[in-house]
Amino acid sequence: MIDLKGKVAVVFGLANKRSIAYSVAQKLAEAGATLVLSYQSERLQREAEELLEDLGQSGTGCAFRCDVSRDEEIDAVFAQIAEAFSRIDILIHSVAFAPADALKNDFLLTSREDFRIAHDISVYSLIALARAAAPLMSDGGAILTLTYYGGEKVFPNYNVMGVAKAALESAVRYLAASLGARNIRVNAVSAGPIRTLAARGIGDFNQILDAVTLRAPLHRNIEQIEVGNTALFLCSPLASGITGEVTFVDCGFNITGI
Ligand code: NAD
Ligand code: 0WE
Repeated sequence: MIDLKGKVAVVFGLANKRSIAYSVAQKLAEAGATLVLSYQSERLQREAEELLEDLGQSGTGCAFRCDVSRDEEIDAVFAQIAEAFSRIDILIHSVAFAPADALKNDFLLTSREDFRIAHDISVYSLIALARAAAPLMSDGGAILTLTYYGGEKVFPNYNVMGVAKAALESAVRYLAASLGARNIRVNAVSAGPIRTLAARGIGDFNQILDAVTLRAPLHRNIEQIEVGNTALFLCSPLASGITGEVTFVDCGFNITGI
């Protein structure tokens, strides 16, 4: 049994119950961790407080607003966290965004601004959050981000997000090297496709899910909670020797050739 009692986990990217971050938060909370949730905008505040309650954290955990594209909001949220808790142990980064057009148009037409936004929110934010979290990880720590196989192979319409995921996976390795001496581990889970808010409006999503059922060794799609279980493992002492890695939770889809 993994015991995270007395540990503090900060989770970015929990928008609703379907978010991948929700299943990660659920597993961390079940293991005894205290949760700090960070939501993107004022609009999501009530939702975040309800989610804390659903996660059994209404007395212990807390929720703060932070748009990760703004340095001053990152500084402010970690100042609030430092005030509420003397130390943090776990940081979950489950954030990605690219302007909708960039996920629709021909990749060749990717604009400089859409490229910048995708990389700012989906990649740079991990570096900025890791830098802000590290001084609070006085007893070592674990940082985990979410990636997708589209960072390695071409999926129609994933486009600039694929380029951003490749950069994110590289950032995981460079951060792992940078933070290793402080006993802070940095890893990624590469999740198979899941119907979340971030998958809404993406044409052909069924086709992507069907391809997994057909081709993946396990002949099914992943369940959210399977990502939560792997995230819990990677953030726990059981994974004390693992850093800079990308772990696939994809029913084996990535190993197949045809
Ligand atoms: P989601 O929409 O529930 O989560 C995305 C989160 O990013 C939201 O909570 C949103 O508020 C947050 N966000 C976006 N811009 C932000 C900003 N400027 N500041 C702060 N927060 C911001 O969708 P999800 O599928 O749970 O996505 C979470 C992560 O999982 C993403 O990195 C995504 O790429 C990755 N992922 C998703 C799938 C999938 O098929 N759904 C598969 C593999 C990896
Ligand atoms: O990382 C993602 C999606 C991230 C995402 C989603 C959106 C939709 C709404 C980033 N930015 C936006 N911007 C919006 O305006 N996934 C892994 C899910 C996903 O998205 C795809 C996929 C899969 C899988 C897009 C095309 C093909 C496959």
